[in-house]
Amino acid sequence: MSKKFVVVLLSLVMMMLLALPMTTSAQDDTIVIGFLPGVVDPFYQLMEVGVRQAVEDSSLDIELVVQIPEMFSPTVQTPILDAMVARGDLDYLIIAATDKEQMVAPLQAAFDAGIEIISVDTFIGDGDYVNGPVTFPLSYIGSDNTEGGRIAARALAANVGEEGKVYIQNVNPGISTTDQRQQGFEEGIAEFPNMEVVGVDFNGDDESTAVQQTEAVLQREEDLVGIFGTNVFSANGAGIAVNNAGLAGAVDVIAFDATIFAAEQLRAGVVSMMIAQKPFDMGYLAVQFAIADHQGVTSLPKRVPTGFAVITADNIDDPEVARFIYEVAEN
Ligand code: T6T
Repeated sequence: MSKKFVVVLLSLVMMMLLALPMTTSAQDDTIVIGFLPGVVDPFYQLMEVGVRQAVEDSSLDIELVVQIPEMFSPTVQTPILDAMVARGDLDYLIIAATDKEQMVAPLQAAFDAGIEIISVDTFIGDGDYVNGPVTFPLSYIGSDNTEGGRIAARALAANVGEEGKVYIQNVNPGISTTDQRQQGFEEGIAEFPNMEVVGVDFNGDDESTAVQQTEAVLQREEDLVGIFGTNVFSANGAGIAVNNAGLAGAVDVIAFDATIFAAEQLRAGVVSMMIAQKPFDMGYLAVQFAIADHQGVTSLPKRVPTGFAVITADNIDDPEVARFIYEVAEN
């Protein structure tokens, strides 16, 4: 091979390499969106339906990367997040952080790697992405959980004649949503001088632990009048324990979240109220926010409360209300 030929060949290769960025910029029209919820449960399943629907409804080229942790825990969620970041192609990450402090550093690293973060359901820091300690996420889309806790307390108080001992079944300290639900519930119960919160247990998002803990409390506190279950597994466990003890109707259960199981318990008189969140809307809106940001919209709100549907025996048969029960069609 002549020297001249090698030089020409090398020049050609260089020209091709220089031309490469143009090729990749054409491929860059694809928006890559990651979705990393808290765990496998009916709430996040419905959120995923919302995410997928928003992608389907968009005419843009969107690639969705979905990873669902087996356990609700920052120890499980962090390596999954790190692996999503390591792919190197994510533009946006829609995440329900499993701990408001422990997930800050891994999410900061994701943001520093060029990924825009959208919080759904849970927040990091104190949730104030304008003035709080953490401001890098694009937005926080989710329920007003403190208000949800207050709704539960006031409903429970009304059901039990505004007096008596109540108990809280909770998940883990450090989760923004369930911390705020507990706080709102305690504030709400404090409005009633003849009511008292006699305890809180943390079940680690495990239904059978919730059953065991509730059974122990029912034995210890014979005059207990009510229980607040702060999420799916907490409320399910509380309801099962009350039912097993033959105390349906005597110990009132307020369920945060509106699963099919909780709806059955409501119809059976074990649960008196379900506080349904809007997980579909959270997922749908989050994708729309990613798209809007990608298209240059700069006025996206940093906080979007998504509201509740409060479901009781009085309205569960109203289709306009029942549609908020977390039902995911099987494929
Ligand atoms: O209650 C939801 C969610 O809002 C919370 O952050 C974690 O638990 C659920 O996913 C229900 O299991």
